[in-house]
Amino acid sequence: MLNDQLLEQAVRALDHFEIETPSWGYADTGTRFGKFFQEAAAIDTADKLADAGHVHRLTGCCPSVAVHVLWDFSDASPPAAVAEAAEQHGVRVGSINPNLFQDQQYKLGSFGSPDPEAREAALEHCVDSVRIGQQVGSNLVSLWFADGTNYPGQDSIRARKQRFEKLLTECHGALSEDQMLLVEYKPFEPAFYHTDVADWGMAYLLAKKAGSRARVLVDTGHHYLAQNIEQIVAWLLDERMLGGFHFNDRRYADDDLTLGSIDPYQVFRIFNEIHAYAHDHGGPSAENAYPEIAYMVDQSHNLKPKIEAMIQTVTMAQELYAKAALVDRDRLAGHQAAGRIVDAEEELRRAFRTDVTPALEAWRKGRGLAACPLAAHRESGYAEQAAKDRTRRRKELGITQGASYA
Ligand code: LRH
Ligand code: MN
Ligand code: MN
Repeated sequence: MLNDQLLEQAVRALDHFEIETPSWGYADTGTRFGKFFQEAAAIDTADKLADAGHVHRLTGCCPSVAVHVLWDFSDASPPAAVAEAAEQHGVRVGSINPNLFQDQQYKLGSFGSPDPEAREAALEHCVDSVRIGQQVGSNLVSLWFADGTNYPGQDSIRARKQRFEKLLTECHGALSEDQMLLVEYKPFEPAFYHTDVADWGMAYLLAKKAGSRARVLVDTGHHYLAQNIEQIVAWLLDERMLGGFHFNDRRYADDDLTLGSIDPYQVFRIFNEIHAYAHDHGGPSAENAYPEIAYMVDQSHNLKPKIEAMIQTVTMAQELYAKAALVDRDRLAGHQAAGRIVDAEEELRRAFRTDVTPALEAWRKGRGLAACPLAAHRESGYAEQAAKDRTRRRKELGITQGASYA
């Protein structure tokens, strides 16, 4: 049950919880086998920012938008124009994601490639991305590498590691004082024999060697099935090396399903580690004990209406974050010290079971927001209008549905 004190506790936790939505979550995407188009899908970067602005207006906690450099910037859509468009829609440009996986020259990899020209191009693209960040006032550059090999013997695993160390350090050298470099890991895909940055340990080591402003990015979908993600989070927190998250859920692999749709308790346990860390570093009322963590969504829905899926994800994240804030840390510590295993686990389960809807509604009310962002979105008619406008624009521009133009 949510008494007044717990309600206050949950509401306070939400005050510092901001979630970045991805530009690529608003455009037509799909699997490598096909795409199912949506009339309301964004056509260009301006549309993506408009959709992100709409999600922020309804949820009140999504003030920034992650951009993917090749998908969002072009001659027609330069960084300054994108930043201005974001501002017009009430959001700002968030993490800058270089693209090191689509160009033909990256067939054998980018930072890890045996081809010095490919490595050179990859570094240049990353340094350009750092500069874009400086231009648009974003302090996060988020790196994911599709690098690896598909067959034993294809390349030297150690040589590739060393190429990564060198280029990441050089990329780090381009950062300004207030920029951070995030290194994301992924066990497989598109490389299937070995992936150069396959797990958190490799990302940790590379970030550590790159320089003092590099951290690890945990994409919740990028783990083997039985992996204990909250343990990874706890270790990274303790080493002050947790830079951020890419939120999604998965059933098998990198499925990019809606956060918490498969295993909400897993997400709760991750948030529990974050609240526990803050508690241990300043007590329950010390808001500034929370480390700087970039919470970002990395989902691009093929079947669900995109904006609805985004709102569902954001509200799910808020719900689980608020629940995890309800764990009584002192009581838990008492149970742990005395070896009362059942009581310790029950402390987590009690918080997880608590219905935090009143806290979410109170937090929204305090900001003049509707109690249910999803219902408010449906009532707004935004998606229907976008479908109408964008269908007409596609016709006028002679654009085939599904193509995305920055
Ligand atoms: C790779 C990944 C990475 C990319 C995004 C589109 O699977 O998680 O973060 O930038 O998807
Ligand atoms: Mn990701
Ligand atoms: Mn992914």
